[in-house]
Amino acid sequence: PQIVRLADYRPSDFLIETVDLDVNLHPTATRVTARLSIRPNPDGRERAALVLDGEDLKLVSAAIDGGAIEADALDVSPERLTLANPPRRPFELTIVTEIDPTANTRLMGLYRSNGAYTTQCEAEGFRRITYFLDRPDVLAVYTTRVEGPKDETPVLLSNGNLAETGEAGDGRHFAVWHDPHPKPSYLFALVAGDLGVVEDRFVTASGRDVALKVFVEHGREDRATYAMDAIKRSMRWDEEAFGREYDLDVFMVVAVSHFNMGAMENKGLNVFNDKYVLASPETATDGDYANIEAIIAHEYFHNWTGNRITCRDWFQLCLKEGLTVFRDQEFTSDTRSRPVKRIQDVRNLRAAQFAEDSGPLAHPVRPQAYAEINNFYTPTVYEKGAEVIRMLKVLIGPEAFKAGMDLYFDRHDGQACTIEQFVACFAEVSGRDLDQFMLWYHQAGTPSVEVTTAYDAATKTFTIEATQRVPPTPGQPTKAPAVIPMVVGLVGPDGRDLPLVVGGRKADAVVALTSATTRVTFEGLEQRPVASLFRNFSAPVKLSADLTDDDYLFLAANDPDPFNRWQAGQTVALRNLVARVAALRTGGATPEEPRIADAVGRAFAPGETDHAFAAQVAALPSEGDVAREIGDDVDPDAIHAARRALKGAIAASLADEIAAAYARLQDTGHYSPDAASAGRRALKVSALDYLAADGGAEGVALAKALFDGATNMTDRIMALQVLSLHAAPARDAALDAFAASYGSDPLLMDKWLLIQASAPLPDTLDRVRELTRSRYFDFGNPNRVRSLVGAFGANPTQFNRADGAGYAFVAETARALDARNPQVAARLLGAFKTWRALEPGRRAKAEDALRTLSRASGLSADVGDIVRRALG
Ligand code: BAL
Ligand code: ZN
Repeated sequence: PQIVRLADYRPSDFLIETVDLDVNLHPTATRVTARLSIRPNPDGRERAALVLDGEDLKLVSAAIDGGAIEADALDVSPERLTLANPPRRPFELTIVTEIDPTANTRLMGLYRSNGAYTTQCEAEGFRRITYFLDRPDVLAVYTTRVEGPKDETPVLLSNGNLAETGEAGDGRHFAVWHDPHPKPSYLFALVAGDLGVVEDRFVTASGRDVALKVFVEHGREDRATYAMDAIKRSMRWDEEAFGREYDLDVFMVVAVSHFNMGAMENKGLNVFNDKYVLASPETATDGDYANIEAIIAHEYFHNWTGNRITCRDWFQLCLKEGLTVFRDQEFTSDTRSRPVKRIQDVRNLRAAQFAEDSGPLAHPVRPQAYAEINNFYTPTVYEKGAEVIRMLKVLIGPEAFKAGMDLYFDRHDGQACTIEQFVACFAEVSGRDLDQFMLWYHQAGTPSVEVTTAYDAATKTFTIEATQRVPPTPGQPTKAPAVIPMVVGLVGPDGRDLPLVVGGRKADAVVALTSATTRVTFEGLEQRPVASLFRNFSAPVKLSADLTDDDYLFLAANDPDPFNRWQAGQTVALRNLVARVAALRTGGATPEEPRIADAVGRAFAPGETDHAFAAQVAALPSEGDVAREIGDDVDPDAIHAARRALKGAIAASLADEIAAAYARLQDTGHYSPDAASAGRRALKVSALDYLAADGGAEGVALAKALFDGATNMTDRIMALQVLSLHAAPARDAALDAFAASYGSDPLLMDKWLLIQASAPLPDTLDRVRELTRSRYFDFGNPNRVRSLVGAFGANPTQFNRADGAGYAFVAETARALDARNPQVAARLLGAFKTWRALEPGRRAKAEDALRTLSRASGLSADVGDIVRRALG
């Protein structure tokens, strides 16, 4: 494979200043005329050839300044258009290509689905529309004329502001859009179809009147109102929190049914997977509402972090993604509950990113090389990228962070930048040397931090010693110590924070761990405090500390830091689960820890009013959490059994309290997706989950009753999820009833597919195979594939069946999908990211499946890259 390396970056030899596109839509033969004003780049090489990128393109004609190009001056293939000796002055290159949007099953470039035309250009899809310098550091002003039949495509959209519309004869019409903001080609978009629209407006802080439009399938308009509301709230928040205003006359969101990603931040014309736009109480869960709000915000925030300031090259992807995830997390924290959001984000980080970082697909937040950039839209680039920004804020403080952001926006608006340029802004405003901090971008792997503590009664001092280690990862055998912000609290016997004093002075709660071992001694402590370490998860590390279960249980009840109050309970439960797994595998006695139930019991106490937080406290560590804690020789069945046993023990000891809570938390009838209401429902279902933990008739009947009587989709889906864990007749009845009610709504049937694919039952694989042949499934739709096959790949016990059939199924499915949609096929193989940590029997079976796949002929660059790295 061809490897692209950061070290090889050089500026483009040519620049493109304006792009005049004329897109003449036809289902199988769309004509694209591109008039490009090109000039040599003073920073490029002299006398260089002009090499434009292409993919699957058919050239119709090419001309320079209106004149034909001589045959021997032009070299054309579907992948490249080369002018060996282009003019050494500004010139206009006109290129006409023909493309087939209907045959485009990769869903990159211009494609047609459900009769509508859509584009997806990030990362390298624009080259499937016309030959171009398809790289993010070539910024151009686009004017786009879209022409199509009036009946099939009454709506014609592109980036920027609408400049002109008119008749084009033969039942066709056109629209011209002009985007005054120079942008890279990956932010280009075009949408055409027969769509319904919801409209509103927003007046920016400086008084710009912005038209807001959300386009959806006809008949779905009433499901777009929540997304519209989220747009307005995002726009206001970005003004207030980051001082960023919107900059065009119109902001548009289009929901499409076939989409490789969640959504895409094209300038002024965001294209969304319909799953992240459409919502009504009857069709969407609380989780859907929260996702819609967060993703609308994320894409909107890209307008500044990504669009106004973009990436110099794809190695800098985290420059826009990590930063924009950080911004959307802050938005949700301000909008909903900050502690709950932090807990959810950390759960997600550990499940997705820590897992990736500990296996063969580990890579730095800013990779050094790639064979296929599509495979780097990862939890590491996104979520760890956001953690890095969060640490930067903790290290330099909120004021300096704000000043750094302002400087970044001021200095780099309109540019294509690097991580170094971003970090330099913060170094400058804070006066801090951030060289060591850059290691967070260079080094892969989750650092582990081991903490020992010592109280000296004679000197009334408490010493914390922290030793860090970053494990080896592919291509990086040795690592240097990073700068790790450890936010510390010392909790006194009364549950309150004690003053932090070092060297006779009030000390900062942020302890920067900068060497392999860092020691800090706090003074003036009459009694041994309990250390609360990495408050609010101040760094993405794995902590192991010499705190006892007693200490953690004390923190679980008392820590003033809500994150660590939650974390402490999780730590005790995790320790117990690891011990249970060991006992199960060696036949030892079950290590009981009844105080875990006491901690969980607090979540269900009548006085508990923060239901969303309580639901987090009530949820035990996941099977993945336990697997990662164990680290190697992982037996997923033993982990599942251990977790089930602990859940059962808690349910048995808290039966009355949980039953009372379940009764107390019943719905009031009126549905609202707000955070508090969602929190109450989350705690309610957690209660139900415990009540049904043993699969007994009583619990199952409660779940069935909730399912049957549900007045909103959240309750219905949660009940179905609980039922799906048990092979009871009630489960099949509920699944059939669900299909009978919602069989015509693909987004709802995705939930139905996902629930069945996630069941920890021995017949799950058979069922999944059967479902691939059902009328609710479609290999051509990424949402269907992710809901069924993707969910199965995340099923801890059934993907990891001891007989290897789960591995073979996912590998074969990825192989079958590869010819149609390589990007989605490669994603499915993410299921193998932790295969090396499995016990030897499963490990051999997983390796077999990967090796068989690696021998298949004609693998795409996407799938080939993942298989090679997974086996590497
Ligand atoms: N840029 C791809 C979609 C997203 O991260 O917003
Ligand atoms: Zn993004």
